[in-house]
Amino acid sequence: MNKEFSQRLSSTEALELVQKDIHYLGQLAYAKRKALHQNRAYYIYNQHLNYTNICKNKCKFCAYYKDKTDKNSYTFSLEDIKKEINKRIREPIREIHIVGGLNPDLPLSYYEEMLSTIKALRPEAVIKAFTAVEIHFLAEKHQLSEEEVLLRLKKAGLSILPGGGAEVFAEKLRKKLCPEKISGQKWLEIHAKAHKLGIYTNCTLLFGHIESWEDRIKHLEALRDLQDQTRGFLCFIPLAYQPAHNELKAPGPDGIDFLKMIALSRLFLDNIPHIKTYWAFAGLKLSQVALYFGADDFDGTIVEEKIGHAAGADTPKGLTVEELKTYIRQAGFEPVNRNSFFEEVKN
Ligand code: V47
Ligand code: SF4
Repeated sequence: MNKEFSQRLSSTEALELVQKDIHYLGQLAYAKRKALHQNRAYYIYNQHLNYTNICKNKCKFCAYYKDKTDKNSYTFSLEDIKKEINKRIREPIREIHIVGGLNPDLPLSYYEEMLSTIKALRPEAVIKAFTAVEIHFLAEKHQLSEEEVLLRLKKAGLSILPGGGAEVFAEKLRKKLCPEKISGQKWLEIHAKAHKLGIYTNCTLLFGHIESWEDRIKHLEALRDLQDQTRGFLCFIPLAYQPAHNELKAPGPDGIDFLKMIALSRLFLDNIPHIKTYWAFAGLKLSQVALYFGADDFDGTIVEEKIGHAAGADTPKGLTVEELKTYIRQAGFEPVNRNSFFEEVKN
């Protein structure tokens, strides 16, 4: 048996592995993916909701944020949120994915009311909402502990935290990429706190900009270490940096880099069950190929993705379930409709 399967990859081994031929790396990752998930490729019927684009952090890679005074800035009222949910109320949506900017005008009660309003309209859907960055922002604003914020949001209907805001943990890079954002250590602490409170979370890495493979592997190692302690991460999502309309001016990952990143994630994160190819950022065709390089989750219908599209993503803003299933089938996999906890569901 290959050494990579018999024991956990060290950082040094991971670095050696990514220097190797892409077919070699891909074969190892595909075997691991097959052992874990056979021919299954998961998808979810979901809806994205971005409640405000006003954000005080102004991360250099972000094309989504606006100043309050910008004519294109917006903040949803509760009525707007109801409207967004009602637009798709007849569809069997399983998950509402909510993230937004750090808008200093919004109090914790806005977030609580948003959750309880959505829960009342859509009791059967799981709410995956607010990154660790938003949780910290609310805790600081109201001088509450992050646990208190998490508990209040959980009480209002929150079930899972999405994986955003992790970016890349290396502090030297964070200073250049997102100097106003919480540290990588803080991001990890908030996820650890959520796990302790029974809130599952996802995790991400924003890659393909100014980071090196060493930085990526250190990031994966920090995630793997936390997962050893808490078992609270459901899924890892390598987010392909989208280069348009933002200050960073880095090229973004090419197809080979993307596939190598997916493959290494599958091999290195031996304790995280799912690896997502986020088609909205990666592209649909490359995501089909990624299923052969270690990915097992194709994300969902989305409608409508705003963050990557502000930064030039040329994918559709959403897909129908039939389209999603067709992409998965055409790639040679069996589409499996899942809920937010990766349990199979029937339509
Ligand atoms: O936190 C911002 C990133 C994230 C850009 O948990 C960018 O299931 C690429 O986290 N290019 C939001 N990425 C998206 C996210 C996510 C998406 C899908 C599923 C899940 C999940 C989480 O997008 C942000 C930031 O890291 N981002 N700007 C950009 N130019
Ligand atoms: Fe704000 Fe998030 Fe964009 Fe950073 S990535 S500027 S925190 S919306």
